[in-house]
Amino acid sequence: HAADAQRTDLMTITRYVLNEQTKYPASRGDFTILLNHIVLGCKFVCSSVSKAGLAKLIGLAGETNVQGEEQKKLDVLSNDVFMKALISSGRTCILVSEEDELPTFVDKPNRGKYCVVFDPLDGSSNIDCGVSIGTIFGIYMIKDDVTEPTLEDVLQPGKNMVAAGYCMYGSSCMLVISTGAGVNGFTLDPSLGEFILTHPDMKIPKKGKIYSVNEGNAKNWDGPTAKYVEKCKFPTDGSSPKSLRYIGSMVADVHRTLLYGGVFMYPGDKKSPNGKLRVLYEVFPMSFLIEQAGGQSFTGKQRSLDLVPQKIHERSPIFLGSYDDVEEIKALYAEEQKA
Ligand code: P6P
Repeated sequence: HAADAQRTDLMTITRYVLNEQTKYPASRGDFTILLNHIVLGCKFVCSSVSKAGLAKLIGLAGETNVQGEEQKKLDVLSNDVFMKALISSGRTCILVSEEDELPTFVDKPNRGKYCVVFDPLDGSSNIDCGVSIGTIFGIYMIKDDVTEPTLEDVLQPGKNMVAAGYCMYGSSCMLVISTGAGVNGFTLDPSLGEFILTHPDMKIPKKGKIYSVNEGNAKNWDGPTAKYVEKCKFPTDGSSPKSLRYIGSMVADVHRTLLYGGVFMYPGDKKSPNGKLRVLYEVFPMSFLIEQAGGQSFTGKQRSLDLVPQKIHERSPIFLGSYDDVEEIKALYAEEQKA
């Protein structure tokens, strides 16, 4: 009967978050409402991504985004969908999107107490070749009162986030989220249109056998990064070399790291000292999740979540993954500091 109970006792993401909320009697369900709107956005993007090839959505929208990258139609569509879903939730006051140079301050009638930072379709340069891409989001509570939100409300260190997650659009559509009490994975059942809990209480292996980095940047790496990658390839302690897996889509690379262990890195280098990934809506949400799953995330100088961003699109190097593997990287950077 247990199997039957499992099949009929569907733990949907909405039910799961409601259960979570009951732990905070003071909460008026605002977070649940906000999350429901994020989930709606994910369902829409999932459907659009899966039909992209057919719907001729592939191909350039002709505009370029603030990053100077050509926006594909799905980028524009995803950004519009999430913007509208978040504003209509009536629970947000500031929105920061990878696609928009300036933050969006929600008008008074629709304003709520949450600030959402998000990349509506990360890895979108991979759309045409069918590589998994994803939405990444982080949620802060507004620092002061809702009446006059300011940029300070989103320039908070990642450790202040109340929740973070990503939705990966791949062979299946999977939403991985943490509200600060562990990490849970939900898989979209298209026949129900519901995200069902399939990966409860996800934990990253303490140590892994995979390293994930764009080796094409090797000539620009600094000492510790080069030394760590060398150790992965030519271990001196008699262990076997690690495998290199690099998809070039952060959501896919981080999802594999969370499930299998190891390290995902986008280091800074001589050419780009702050690396490529954005603090607010790539580094912070992924670091939040990996820490909640028992791993850690390091910038080369400090714990990633301790970073205090100065600008909404600023970048940071990132080394995240299995606790023991990131410890090794931290030791190499500490050595360089001493030298
Ligand atoms: P590179 C995709 O464009 C992205 O923003 C992340 O999803 C991914 O991890 C990274 O850039 C890949 O960058 O320089 O290795 O192609």
